[in-house]
Amino acid sequence: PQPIHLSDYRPPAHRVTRTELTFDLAPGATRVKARLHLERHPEREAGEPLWLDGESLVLKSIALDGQPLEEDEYQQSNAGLKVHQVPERFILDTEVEIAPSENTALEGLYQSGGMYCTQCEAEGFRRITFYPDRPDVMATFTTTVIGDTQSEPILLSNGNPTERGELPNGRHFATWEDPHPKPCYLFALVAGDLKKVEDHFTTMSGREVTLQIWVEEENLGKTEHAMESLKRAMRWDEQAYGREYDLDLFMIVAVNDFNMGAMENKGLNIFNSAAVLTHSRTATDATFQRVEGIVAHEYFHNWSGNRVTCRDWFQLSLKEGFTVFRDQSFSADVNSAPVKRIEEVSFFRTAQFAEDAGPTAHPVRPDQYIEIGNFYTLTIYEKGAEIVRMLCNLVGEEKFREGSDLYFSRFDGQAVTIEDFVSCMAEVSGLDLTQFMRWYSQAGTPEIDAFGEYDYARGQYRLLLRQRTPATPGQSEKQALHIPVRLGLVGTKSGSDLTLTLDGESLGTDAVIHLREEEQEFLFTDVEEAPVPSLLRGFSAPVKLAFPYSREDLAFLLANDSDGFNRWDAGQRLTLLALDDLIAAHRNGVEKVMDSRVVDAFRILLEENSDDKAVLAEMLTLPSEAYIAEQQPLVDVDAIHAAREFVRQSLAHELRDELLAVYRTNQSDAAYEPTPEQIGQRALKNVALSYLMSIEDEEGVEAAKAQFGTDHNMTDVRHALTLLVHSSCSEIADPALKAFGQKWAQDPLVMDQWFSLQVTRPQPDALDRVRYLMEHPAFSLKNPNKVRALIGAFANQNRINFHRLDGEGYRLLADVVIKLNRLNPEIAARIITPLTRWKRFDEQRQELMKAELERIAGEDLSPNLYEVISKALA
Ligand code: BAL
Ligand code: ZN
Repeated sequence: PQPIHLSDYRPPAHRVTRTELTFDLAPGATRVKARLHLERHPEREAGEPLWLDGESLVLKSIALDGQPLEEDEYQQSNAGLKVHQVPERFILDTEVEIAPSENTALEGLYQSGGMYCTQCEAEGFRRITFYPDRPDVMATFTTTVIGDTQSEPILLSNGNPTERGELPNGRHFATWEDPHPKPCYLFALVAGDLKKVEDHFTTMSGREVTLQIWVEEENLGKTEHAMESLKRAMRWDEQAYGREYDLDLFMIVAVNDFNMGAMENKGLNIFNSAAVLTHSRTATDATFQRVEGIVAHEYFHNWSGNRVTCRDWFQLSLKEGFTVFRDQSFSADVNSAPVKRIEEVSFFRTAQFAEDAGPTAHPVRPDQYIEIGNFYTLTIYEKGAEIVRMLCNLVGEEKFREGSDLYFSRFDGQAVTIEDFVSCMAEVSGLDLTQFMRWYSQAGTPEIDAFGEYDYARGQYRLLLRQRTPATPGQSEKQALHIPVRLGLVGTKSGSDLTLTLDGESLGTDAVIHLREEEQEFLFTDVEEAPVPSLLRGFSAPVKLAFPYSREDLAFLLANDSDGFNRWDAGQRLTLLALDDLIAAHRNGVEKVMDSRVVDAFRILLEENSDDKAVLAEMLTLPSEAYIAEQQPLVDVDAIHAAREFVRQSLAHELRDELLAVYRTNQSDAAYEPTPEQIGQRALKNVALSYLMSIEDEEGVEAAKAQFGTDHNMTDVRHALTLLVHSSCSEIADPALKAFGQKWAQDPLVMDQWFSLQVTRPQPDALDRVRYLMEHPAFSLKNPNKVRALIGAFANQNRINFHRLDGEGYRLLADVVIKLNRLNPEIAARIITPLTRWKRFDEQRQELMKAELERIAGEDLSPNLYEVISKALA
């Protein structure tokens, strides 16, 4: 397969102004009639052939302006269809046959359980009908769906329903009209035996919108949280961005088989059931929060993505980075903002940094791709959001709102570029964002080395910042970026933020300095006492920042920093220093000794009794093995695991009574609510229980057993069960696991949790469990959630077992990837990620991982896997 280049962009030769579709549904032979109203693009010359994308379609008929085309008037290939000569303006009618029941790739029209559904982003529509499948072709759609009255009583598509009726032979139809021009990636169709929950929303201009969530009957009791989240999101977007919903109806449908989390189809969002269904008995707090965030994200796309869309797929972050930033801001507003930021950054620094340092590293706006499905990445989404956050901080909240208003009004109904977005921000603020644009074109995580020096005699603090971005595949030379560094200077005597005076200007006690050069010095004057700098507050830029902090400095910041995020980060840095020593000790076979400063710091945290229990829980959580690995030049899987376990157990031994007290005082039998307060309290209690279980403390084990038995809510039950299954208390864990599996056998989302918690256990039998559970009747390789719950959880979260030195973990993943290559290439190309990072490990593991990649490379690869494997082996 050949790559597509951003620099080759041209508008399409023809555009579609109006699209009329009729689907006659049948599992193995659905007929799709398309009537396309086409015209020459004004920027393209006359006389060019018409190109329509189309894959796996059986063409039944084709006519231009009512005249059937002769065979020599068009040419069909496995990528699409070319009509050699077309007039300036014309109507093209085609009819094709497709087989939804055979579609295991879950792109285009497919069946999930008994229902039909679609996924068209990025390029699924070409598996439905012949069409210019590119986001810069925007048309109004009318869709008629014909289905079986019994098996598909509900027939849905985008927009507003206009007509429905009975047909002969037990068939019926429904027609939908979407007045907003849209690219075909936002098309959706759902048909099946679905039930709905309905609610209403009055928009800021007083319009009534009907809200519907469509689910299978047994899930009717699991929609309340999504509906409440939707209403909150609709109100928030009005208040924060002035964006109002624009149709009379907004629908969400839950489907079990879905590659992504959810999809923002116009007026008809389709959700992975895991991203929409919740109930206190079946879903954890994390799921409640995730559902809230995803419901908001998809809804926010109605403006950032749908009304204003992307010119081409290189601009994917235009809609995704901005929309993630919008959903993050929403979640921060309706939850604990500091804890949200800690969670985001903690995830970002672990997973996106790893992507940016690996073989598939790419800029937020890539300049080439083979398969766009491979670019729904943490870089496009999360780093894209960090860039938008930096923009917001650079121009200030008010100007940012002005800029986004300008963007939405200027480009409404258009398909645009990242420059169009950034230029609105530059225009309203008057800032020159030329250098800033490099964030979009340069891959890799910038590294800042910072040094500070206090001059007692002059009362000055000199801060030196040096930036460099490491080479990434295809990009060896990097230029200096414009990096906003938010900082404070914390006085070592007072423990308070000192006033910042730079170049004679007073900046208050918390300010942003702009690093633009490779090396830049900042001289703060009138600094009355020796400070410890608090740098990159709130993670003001997506960079790695190193400063030669002593452990005393870090303990000081942990106790005194006014920035909650940096207090947490100081704790993480302090623990990482201790872990470094322990990793070295493990490698050298030397006795491990716990750093008492870490114990003291944790003791203070436990005794402090902070109001924000969620933040405290984060503070008490050790860096994950994956994050520790990110800090190491070469990853030593076993040493990292051993060192982290040693810290966990040492803290548990030293602080056992304090932890037990925290556990007890935070137990509650109040009725479950997914409020930030309750969630924080549960998190804190469960962190304490984790420590106690790490040493299998007798009272801790009793508490876990009791917590499992109370069956109060899934957060507590799952946590207790996980701790038991991950311990050596098999006499309690085994029956509990069995009872849980039997109780929830009919609930696929709970069974996903049952799978994950077993295959993440650290004991050496984990791999055998994966193989065993792959034969379980509730498991299926065809269901992406199951693949993620079992294989993904094992490969990503059970590092010591996945990286077994006999290579069995790698072999297992490769076997799965080979099967998925045929069934579902998109999922295959994602699940393979841990193997692609082979260069980070020791020689023995490198050889084993590489051998598995080469074995996969010997298969007849989908474009998705071909692209990933060729990068990994380059
Ligand atoms: N557009 C794909 C799913 C999402 O990002 O919302
Ligand atoms: Zn999105």
